[in-house]
Amino acid sequence: MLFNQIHKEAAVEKYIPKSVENLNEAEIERKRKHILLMTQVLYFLTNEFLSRKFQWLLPVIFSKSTDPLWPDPGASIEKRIETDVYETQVRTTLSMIVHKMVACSLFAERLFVISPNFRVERRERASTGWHAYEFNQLDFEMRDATSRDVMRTVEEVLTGLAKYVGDKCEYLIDSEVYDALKDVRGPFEIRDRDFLVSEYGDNWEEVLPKEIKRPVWVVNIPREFYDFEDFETGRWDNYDLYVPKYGEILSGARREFEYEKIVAKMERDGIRKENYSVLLKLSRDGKLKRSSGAGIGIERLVTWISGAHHVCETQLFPRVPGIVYEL
Ligand code: ASN
Repeated sequence: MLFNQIHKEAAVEKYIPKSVENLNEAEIERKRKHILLMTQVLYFLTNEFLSRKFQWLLPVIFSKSTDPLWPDPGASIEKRIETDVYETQVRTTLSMIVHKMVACSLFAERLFVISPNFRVERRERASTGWHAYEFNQLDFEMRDATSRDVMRTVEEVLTGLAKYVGDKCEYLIDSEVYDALKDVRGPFEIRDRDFLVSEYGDNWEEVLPKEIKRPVWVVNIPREFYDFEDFETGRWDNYDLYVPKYGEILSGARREFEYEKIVAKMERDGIRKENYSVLLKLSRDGKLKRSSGAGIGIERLVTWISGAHHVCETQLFPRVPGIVYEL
């Protein structure tokens, strides 16, 4: 069966990716194509960041300190995983944000890490097709960079990626998506979240992907303490990238680095300061550097490029919210 035919048949019902042992032959073939495409995407992205002089770090899985993911209008975490290692309470990585801010301040001016993020999403999110309870993020950080620098880097990398997969991987991509990829060229349009709320209401995140034909930046999103907030204007210097049909594939920001501001935000948001003592000490000592960065959801990126029905389809071993397979 052709790739497109399988694709259209799958669209008839709400598509929940199956476990590997239950795939039929056509589905195994489709899975192979996703693996080939994933390999090409990782090959391109890692080469691209290395050629831009980023250092490549390895991820951590358990730490005392990780992303609070709070407050975040988009978060829907059912449970936070905490366990003991050597009688010490640790958490699974929700994102590498804290580690990358520290690493960028002390060791590497530009860095990236491909890290598993473990987020136990509410089980209703199985049917969004856009959530997985475990996924990988290519997280990067740039010292002394502005948000504009990061946005430009992302635009260049994604424009290059769209061209690369268009040239190399046509047989792996749905034909409609293939045509749309030819149109992916930075700079991308920028929209303010306040405007989107007034235009589309509180569920703007669902409406926006249906309205756009190319990737669009959304800026000024109130969320975690580490994103830069101008206390005078109330504006946030952060950005998410939305792609047509699906939704957000990347989020990032210019970072807070001043001790008083970070403490004030943690107190306001009810964040436990004792979980962030390394970050706080660095900022108090003036050693936390100015930086900006972002994280790209790898499976989401491949979903968008392949035209998959569900983000977990791009995972060999699907992590569908609410469904735990053996592998
Ligand atoms: N990767 C994001 C960032 O760089 C953080 C996150 O995933 N919550 O801002």
